[in-house]
Amino acid sequence: MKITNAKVIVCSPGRNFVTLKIYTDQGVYGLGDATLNGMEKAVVSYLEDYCIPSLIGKDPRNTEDIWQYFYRGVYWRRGAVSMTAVSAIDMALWDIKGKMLNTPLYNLLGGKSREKVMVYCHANGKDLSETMEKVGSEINKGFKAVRVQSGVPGIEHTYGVSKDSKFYEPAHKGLPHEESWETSKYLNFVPTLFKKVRELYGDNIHLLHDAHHRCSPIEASRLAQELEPYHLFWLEDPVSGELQEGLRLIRQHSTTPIAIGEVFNSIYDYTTLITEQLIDYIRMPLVHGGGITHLLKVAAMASVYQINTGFHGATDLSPVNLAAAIHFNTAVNNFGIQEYMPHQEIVNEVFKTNYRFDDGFLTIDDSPGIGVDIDEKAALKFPYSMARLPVNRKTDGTMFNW
Ligand code: CS2
Ligand code: MG
Repeated sequence: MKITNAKVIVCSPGRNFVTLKIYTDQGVYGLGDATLNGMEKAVVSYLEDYCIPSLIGKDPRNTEDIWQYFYRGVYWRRGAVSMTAVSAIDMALWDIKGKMLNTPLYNLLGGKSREKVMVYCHANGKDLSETMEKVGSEINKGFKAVRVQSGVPGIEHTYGVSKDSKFYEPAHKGLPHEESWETSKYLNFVPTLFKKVRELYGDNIHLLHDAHHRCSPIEASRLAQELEPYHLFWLEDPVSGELQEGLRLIRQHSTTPIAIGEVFNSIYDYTTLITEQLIDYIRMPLVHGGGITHLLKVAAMASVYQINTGFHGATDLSPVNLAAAIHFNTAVNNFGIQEYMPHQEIVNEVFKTNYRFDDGFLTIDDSPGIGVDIDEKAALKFPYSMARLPVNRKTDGTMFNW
């Protein structure tokens, strides 16, 4: 069996998506998500100029060897752009494998460990009362887990709060917008936010919060400690993850579970965090973390340390990634939770999906492979338009983490 061709489909039904399509001499093709929000064209070039020429002629069934070829075989390895390309290739090859064996992807990953996967949604508002309303409406939709983000008094625009109370999309058309931030105001406000949620909605709803890389280790330790009475399901990205040992301090001060890694792209970003049990959930998604082949290894390593999966699943990861993630989550034993921000309706004009949301859970059907298809003609109606993630400065002008 041989790979005969591959192409990259870039489209923008509501937002930019990048999809890799790999063709074989058996007439079967596979899809992989190659979307990297704000850096889409870099991945397109890496795939078209560096990966695809070497893919042609390879046997698509050799997922392990092809993964190693594009990881170990590359001198300048790792990084978000190259690993997103590797992930897309890997996802497409597993899609082909499932189609050739006429079985859904989860059957190739160990079969069903569960019938459905618990998801969490986003609830955000410009202030406390709008956020409380949004939490209530998400609970009414059946979600058992809600990520709560709110505007912070005294900060003009806070991460995670959508402008139009519909879809939260952080990328803006054109060059990066500048946002401003003040950690002290944020730290003073967040415990009040969760006190209010618990008062209104009780203890049974799982609550999550994303600090989005914005605290120092000692600030994160304070926040995690002050949130303990509200029993969060997790506090996400409390610090920026480059300094893995920085999370030791949080562990010393708090029992609030920690999730990290949506910006990670290989197991090497996790080694200290996992082996020292500094985290409770791995966020690195299939689309940025080396695909199914690599995440199987990461999830296996995490399971030894009783760490569960909690994959990133924002709307800037495509339906191909989400479907593959549901297969993965259906199969692995140490599944924790899956982020689920429903894509805009218009996305369904391009991507034909095979998953269903019902009462707080997602299920995947038994279509062979990943089971999502792309309507290339429809994709042409939505051409790429440049959009960038914001940059963030502290109120004194210092460049900071967005
Ligand atoms: C966020 C994302 O969903 C999350 O946890 O961190 O919304 C993230 O900001 C975007 O994916 C960036 O493109
Ligand atoms: Mg996040």
